[in-house]
Amino acid sequence: QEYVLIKMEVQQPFPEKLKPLEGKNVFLAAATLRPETMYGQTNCWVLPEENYCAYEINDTDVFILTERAALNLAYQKLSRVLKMPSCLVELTGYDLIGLPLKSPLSFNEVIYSLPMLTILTNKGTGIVTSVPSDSPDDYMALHDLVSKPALRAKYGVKDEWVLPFKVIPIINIPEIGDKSAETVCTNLQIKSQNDKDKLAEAKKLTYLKGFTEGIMLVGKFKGKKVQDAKPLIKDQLVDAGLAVLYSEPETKVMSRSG
Ligand code: ZZB
Repeated sequence: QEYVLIKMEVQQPFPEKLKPLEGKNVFLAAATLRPETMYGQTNCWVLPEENYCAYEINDTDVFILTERAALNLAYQKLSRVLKMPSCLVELTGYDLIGLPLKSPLSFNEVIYSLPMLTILTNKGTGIVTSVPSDSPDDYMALHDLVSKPALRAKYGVKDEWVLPFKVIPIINIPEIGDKSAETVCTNLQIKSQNDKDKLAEAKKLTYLKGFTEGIMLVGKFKGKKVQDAKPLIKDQLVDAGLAVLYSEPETKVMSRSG
């Protein structure tokens, strides 16, 4: 599995926990298979109960992700010392909630890191970028936070990190429309981010149709098919130093999509 790691840059001023990283470029590194959707990012997702670390990637850049991902990265020349992840600060997901981020290609200039309870710890980096227009999981997790003040309170999520962020149409899928995740979640009557089986079905529908029939509505490749734009946008991000490629050995574990 080859992911694109999106470098979501943590904005100054750093909270107390991240103060030791002052002077470095610090990123939440989100693993995605959908680089062409980055225009529509509304937030980042972290798992509150997960352990993360701030790892030195080279002399200037620090990536916040899970230890499992850091070890994989260290074997792909993405560590300051080859094959040796070096953690500068130990963190939990709770420490990351509310961080303001600047993320590549995003129409929203600043987005925030928010809790998602269904992030899998056995794939990717434990950091997920959120595109509620095209990802049913993201749409439902954001919907949960928007519609449940008690959930925001439980995780210390401020209204202004969530409520101003609307779904942005970025891809049109014939017969589904330009907010495919929202449409499919509504049609399947999905209630929350925990509605696993229905979300798996929603994801299957949008993934396949988005890839094979989707048309870009925005960006440099507006009007192009998603399948043609995807590799171009991936290259654009990597060439600009805004993302890196990261492969993961195939595992037998069930993915979120089942
Ligand atoms: C942005 C995006 C936009 C994504 C979209 C999907 C969609 P897969 O096929 O199951 O590997 N993701 C990445 N890491 C994790 C994790 N540890 N736990 C849960 N979700 C994770 O899915 C890969 C996708 O799942 C990634 O691509 C990421 O979300 C999320 F419009 O990034 B994606 C229909 C899906 N649309």
